[in-house]
Amino acid sequence: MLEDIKQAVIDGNAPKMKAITERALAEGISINDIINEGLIGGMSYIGVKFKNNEVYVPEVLIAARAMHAGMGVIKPLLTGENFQSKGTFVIGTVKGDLHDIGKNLVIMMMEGAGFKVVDLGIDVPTEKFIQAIEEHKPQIVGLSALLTTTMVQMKNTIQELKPYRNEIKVMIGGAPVTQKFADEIGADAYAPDAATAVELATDLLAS
Ligand code: B1M
Repeated sequence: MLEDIKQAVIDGNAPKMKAITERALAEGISINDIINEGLIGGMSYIGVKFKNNEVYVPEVLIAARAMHAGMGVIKPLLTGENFQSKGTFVIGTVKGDLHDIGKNLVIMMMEGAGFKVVDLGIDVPTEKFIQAIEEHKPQIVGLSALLTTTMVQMKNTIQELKPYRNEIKVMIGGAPVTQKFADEIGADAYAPDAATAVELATDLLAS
């Protein structure tokens, strides 16, 4: 049954997902196993394929849609007692920047890996990141930018997040961003793609 769920994510079979997730619950399979081995298992598989250029953006979006269909069945049942998220990740596209396709892919992969994600959307000013840090107490804050002109906003935001840096790690990404730039502006991590974002976020939690 867990293999079926995993395979339905890989196949992007959203219509089948609701029924098999409900069947798994009815058979007494634990929520943790459905999420970790089934849903996350499928997304992790797709994540590795995406990283290796063996599948592309559409396949990831379709897999994520299937994963969300399964999560839709599980979500109302989730409480702190029966599922522990891996950590909280606040993410937004920085002020002045309206691109969100890459950010949304990162979100799907992070959710697929078991993180609770708070999506602040696009054109996000630093104050909104700060409000979200105070409200959601994330371990990691992610900044996305697609324009060379908005990369500087990443630097501004990171400077203004200084008072919070004992509690949070900052990850940055987006097409024009590089490791060199991340080092220059004091980010804790730079991810070139969504699968690496998950790997680095997991490493950051352990550091
Ligand atoms: Co715009 N745009 N755009 N655009 N756009 C680019 C980025 C551009 C390179 C096109 C070009 O000229 N060749 C160029 C930027 C040039 C530059 O700065 N050097 C550009 C421009 C100039 C503009 C406008 C200024 C155009 C205009 O109005 N004159 C304007 C700016 C608007 C604004 O933001 N203020 C603009 C507008 C738009 C649209 C609204 C039309 C649309 C965005 C729609 C949307 O996002 N909802 C759009 C699009 C689609 C693009 C291109 C074509 C595609 C971007 C994309 O989605 N890529 C882009 C050209 C290109 O890249 N070929 C372009 C796919 C996505 C999966 O990749 O976002 O890199 P990416 O995300 C990856 C990684 O980077 C990483 O993981 C993702 C998945 O692997 N990643 C992270 C991303 N964020 C991360 C965060 C992390 C970690 C990893 O941690 C937090």
